[in-house]
Amino acid sequence: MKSLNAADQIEIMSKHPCFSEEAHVRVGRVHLPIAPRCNIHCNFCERNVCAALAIRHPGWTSKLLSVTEAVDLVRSIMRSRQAVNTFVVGVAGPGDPLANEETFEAISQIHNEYPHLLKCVSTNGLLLEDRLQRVIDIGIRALTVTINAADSRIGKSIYSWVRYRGIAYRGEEAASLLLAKQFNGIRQAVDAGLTIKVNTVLIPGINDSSMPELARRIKEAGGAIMNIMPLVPSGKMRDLPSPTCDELRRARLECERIIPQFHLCQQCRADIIHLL
Ligand code: CLF
Ligand code: SF4
Repeated sequence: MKSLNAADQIEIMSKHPCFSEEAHVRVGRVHLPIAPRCNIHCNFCERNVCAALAIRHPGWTSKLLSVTEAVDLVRSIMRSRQAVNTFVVGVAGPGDPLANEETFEAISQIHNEYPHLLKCVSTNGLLLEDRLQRVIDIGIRALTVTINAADSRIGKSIYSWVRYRGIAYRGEEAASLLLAKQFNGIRQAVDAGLTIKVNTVLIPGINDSSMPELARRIKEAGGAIMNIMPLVPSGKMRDLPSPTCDELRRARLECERIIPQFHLCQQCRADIIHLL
């Protein structure tokens, strides 16, 4: 595995809008909705295509783009906004970016044309180990892995199933496989020089009491920063409550003693275009 250099990591921690709160207010984000398929089922997930553009909801997009349309979108933004602030090009759904070849094709083309733009994916991490070299080859230096459970006992309440190499897993076995893949993937990505953020959905009554334990595991694996986000009640968890502001603040405070926290997450749609 090729190893990246420390300068890449320093640049990401200062220039990426989701790794640096200072960069968040001056660097834009453009998500390419090119990844419809997913290989796991999170119980809070609700993907939606043709959703009204005004509604903010992770996993929602007004439409899916082809690879050509996605690359053209970036070209047109570059043509029209050359003189203003830069932006990061990300793939964050509607499904898992690493489970969709379109992610690799589009980001690779964009990297060839615009090597200076930061590229990013937000993945559930199941395929991170297997696809790590390809992730690096297409110019990605920072990525987000969403991990919602400190152990498989908690994970079995969050994940209905995991499909890996053609086999479907359920219950605690599914959560155990996913967690092993997520943490091994992070360790290998960090060893290769990538900078990793972990997103965690805070689910009252399910994973809230284990946030510090999860933060410790993320730190031990080499994650740089953690982003705890409130549950948006939907899917099989549509009847659960969102955490209150106090509960969210408390979870972030507890975990901040262990690993830096990102506080400005907007829980972006899969098609967000936020230019500054
Ligand atoms: Fe997009 Fe995610 Fe990359 Fe950022 S979003 S793929 S890491 S470029 Fe950022 Fe949006 Fe929060 Fe994500 S504010 S949902 S943390
Ligand atoms: Fe939905 Fe993302 Fe979970 Fe896949 S990984 S089921 S797209 S929330």
